[in-house]
Amino acid sequence: MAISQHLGQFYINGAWVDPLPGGETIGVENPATEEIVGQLALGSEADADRAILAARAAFDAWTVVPVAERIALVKKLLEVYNSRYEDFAQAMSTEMGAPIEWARGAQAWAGQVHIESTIKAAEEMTWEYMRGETRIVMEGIGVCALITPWNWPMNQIACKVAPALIAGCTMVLKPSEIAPLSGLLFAEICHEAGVPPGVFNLVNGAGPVVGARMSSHPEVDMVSFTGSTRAGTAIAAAAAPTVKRVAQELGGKSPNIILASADIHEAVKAGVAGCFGNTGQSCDAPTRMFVPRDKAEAAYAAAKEAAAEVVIGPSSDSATTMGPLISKAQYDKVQRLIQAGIDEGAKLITGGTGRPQGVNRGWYVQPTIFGEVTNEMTISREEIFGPVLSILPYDSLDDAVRMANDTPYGLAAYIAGDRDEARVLARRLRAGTVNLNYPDWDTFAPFGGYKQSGNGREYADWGIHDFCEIKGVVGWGA
Ligand code: TXE
Repeated sequence: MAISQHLGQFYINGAWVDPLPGGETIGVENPATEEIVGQLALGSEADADRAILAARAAFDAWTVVPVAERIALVKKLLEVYNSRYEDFAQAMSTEMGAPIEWARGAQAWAGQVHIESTIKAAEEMTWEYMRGETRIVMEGIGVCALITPWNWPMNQIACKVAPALIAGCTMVLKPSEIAPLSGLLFAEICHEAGVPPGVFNLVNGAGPVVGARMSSHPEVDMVSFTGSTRAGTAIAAAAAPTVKRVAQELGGKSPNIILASADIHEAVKAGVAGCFGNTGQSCDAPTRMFVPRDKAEAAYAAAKEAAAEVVIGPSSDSATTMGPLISKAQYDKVQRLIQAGIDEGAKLITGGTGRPQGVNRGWYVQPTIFGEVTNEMTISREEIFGPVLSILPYDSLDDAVRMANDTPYGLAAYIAGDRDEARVLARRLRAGTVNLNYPDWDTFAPFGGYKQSGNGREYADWGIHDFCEIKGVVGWGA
């Protein structure tokens, strides 16, 4: 069932509850059709308070549950997740307009593998040990506010909730108000899996209301946020007076350096696929492709060929490979940035402004590629969050590295070509993840940003560590 029966409710202290009086609602849109599929209740500050206090009340009992039992509960959660896998895929296809095969094979799958790898990492971790006569103990940090975005809903929810549960934290989740369906399903599976009342709570709402309250509330110990830099800085400021830990995974403008040693045709095509995946709505998308200047024309031809292979169509059609953007706001942003590329003199290789030919509904955009881009242009500086690739010719490797690092972001980087050369180069790139020759996704590798892409690291044991305090019990004895 894609549309939860609990759209008008919140999950607090182990039960579905109505919002406090006076609350508002927002229409949930399927961005592929612009159809409103339901009305979501938006919480107030008082609704957020209720959930936070429930999490606070549950903390003391939950955090002393032995870690093996907490892991067992998350295993049960995985089992229930898998039993509702198709519902999650349908929910994300509806709330994002995502092609159904993508919703199943990437979006729902991402949630599954995060829960799996968090369990495995937790089982392998050393939770406490002796150093001399001191016992070092890892403990849950406390009540956590989890604020998640709309671009990879279940990916983000799973990679925050699973480690927080295993670390012994209690939590309030606020999913994105524009893609809330999968978050509501997630609360349903927490209930079915037997997560104790108050340990996991969900309140929907607007960022500046519920999200802001969660960020400033004195009973919250940590905020884990994924979203825009704008919201991230607001959250950090709101959290500062109570000295909360703030883990942020913000935007990116990831470089993709294609070396002279690479097969230019293959490397460019794989780079385009990486940039266009999820309709370009991924924080680690390789959006700035650097190619040797004497191979630029070959790169443009290969990129154009890759763009021509994109299939835009109904979400339910298994042949569709690219869906719409999430909303009109994102559509308008992407249009503005494509126009900026044209106005600033980049060479439009394919695509452009407006919807794709023959499409009149939904927030679909044309897969767009620019050549002859410089690193100073707006399309090289701003996160576009759409299927828009910039190709920047470079004269020397030093030049490429300088431009790759010349960005306020530092989430991911990509290198294609000779592995030995790529290994040397990887150390020179200021990014949390460096991908060599488009490897398979590794959910055991740390994920997080340098510079303004954020702080903290998610995935597997890295994510668990983020939700832990480290205690030294000095004088424990031999
Ligand atoms: O995200 P918001 P927006 C980038 C991307 C995109 C741009 C704008 O470039 O085009 O941000 O997206 C909550 N206090 N990313 O504005 O608003 C909000 O309710 C507390 C990259 O739609 O940041 C939602 O739950 N919370 C990113 C969450 O923040 C607040 C993914 C994310 O939405 C808040 C999304 C506040 N003051 C956008 N304001 C990534 N890193 O992957 C908003 N929120």
